[in-house]
Amino acid sequence: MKKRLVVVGTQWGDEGKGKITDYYAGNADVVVRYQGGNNAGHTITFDGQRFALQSIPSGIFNPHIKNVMANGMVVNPVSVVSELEALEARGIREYNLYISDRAAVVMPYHSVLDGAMESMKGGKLIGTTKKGIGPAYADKYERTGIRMGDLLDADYFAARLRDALEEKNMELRMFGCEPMSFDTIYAQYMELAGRLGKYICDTSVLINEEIEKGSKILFEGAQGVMLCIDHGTYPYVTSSSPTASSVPQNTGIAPRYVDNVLGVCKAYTTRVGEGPFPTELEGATADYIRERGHEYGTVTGRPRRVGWLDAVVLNHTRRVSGIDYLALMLFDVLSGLDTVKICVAYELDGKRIETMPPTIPQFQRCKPVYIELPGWKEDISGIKSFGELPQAAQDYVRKIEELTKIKVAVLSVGPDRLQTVRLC
Ligand code: 2SA
Ligand code: MG
Repeated sequence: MKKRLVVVGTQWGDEGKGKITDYYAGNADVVVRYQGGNNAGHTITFDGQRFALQSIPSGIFNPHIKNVMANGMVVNPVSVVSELEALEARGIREYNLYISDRAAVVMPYHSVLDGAMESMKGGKLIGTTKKGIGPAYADKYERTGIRMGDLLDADYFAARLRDALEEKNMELRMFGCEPMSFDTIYAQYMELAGRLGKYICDTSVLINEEIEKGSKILFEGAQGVMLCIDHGTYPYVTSSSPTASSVPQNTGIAPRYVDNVLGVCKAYTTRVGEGPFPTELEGATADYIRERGHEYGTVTGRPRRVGWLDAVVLNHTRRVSGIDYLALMLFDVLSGLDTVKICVAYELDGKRIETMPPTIPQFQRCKPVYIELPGWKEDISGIKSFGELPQAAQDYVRKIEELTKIKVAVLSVGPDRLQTVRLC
């Protein structure tokens, strides 16, 4: 691992970033989450135990690692406390957690408004996780938001909350929801501040000090680049940027410190929520992959949409986020198929294109252009080296490298830490 590694999802999320972060965290001194909030679901499996993290960085299992929730995140204190309690109940009691005093707070009205806005949209759903992520980021950019550091100053927090509620209660009424009480929220958040206060600090200072010391830092992206507010399939995106380029802004470091980007990529594609997905499959092959890959949302339990690997997506991701290496995940899931396909271009209104169209109507008219490769029947979940893979599986990996011009550095052939094969 180089000094500073960014782990990003190259598709629509759920690529296995949690597993990869945990895998590399063994070598890291610091793990930093830089965007999103408890809409993420990072699953980590070791010693026969499965943990699903939402806002807490994936280095939390190692007591020597500093785990940072940086300023670019939206932090739901209720969810953080319950995640910590769940970890403690399972024996993870020693950990180092740091929460940015500049991170935006997810308030109770954000999740109610998220749900209400989604139900108003009828057929035009975004398919959000209803965790209040969009409304919390909207307040941040409208400058009406509350930040984690504000919770440590009771009078200032009261004033910010009073102002916010004046507007939010109007919005809630507009959506036919009950207005919220200042006293209830104030008391609840003061109690949460009491519990989380010891973790809240200036994490930009902390990360910069670690950089000066020469520490190894792993920046853990949530969601995927195709869900980026700028470079994703807008408006069917999340409200932050999971790209590596957002790391400096979202953590308070200089851009030159981002020196290595690992793109985490499923051997096929999935998406939860609405929005364009050119290689989406239906029927028996989709069901086969969904069941073998346990493709259900970690946070919401929603069945994920499933499709073939899309090299147009990967090349887009490589351009907008920078990807030095790929980690190819859930590779074992593809065993048993007669053939496997990779999308190499789209056909839009009779023309072949190899870049992402800008609008949803264009995207929806895109038809995938596939190449088809032989599949493999062998169970590969126990392999320890690339050479042990059946020839067809090796060819699949090499074809991905050829189409994306990115080297595959890691193969994952099962959920456990031990089911990870390094190629370089
Ligand atoms: P939001 O809630 O405002 O961020 O939703 C906006 C879009 O972003 C998608 N999104 C996700 N996609 C994949 N995985 C996510 N995390 C969970 C998981 C999701 C779950 O790991 O499984 O449990 O359903 C995630 N978070 C946000 C979302 O589907 C919308 O398309
Ligand atoms: Mg996930």
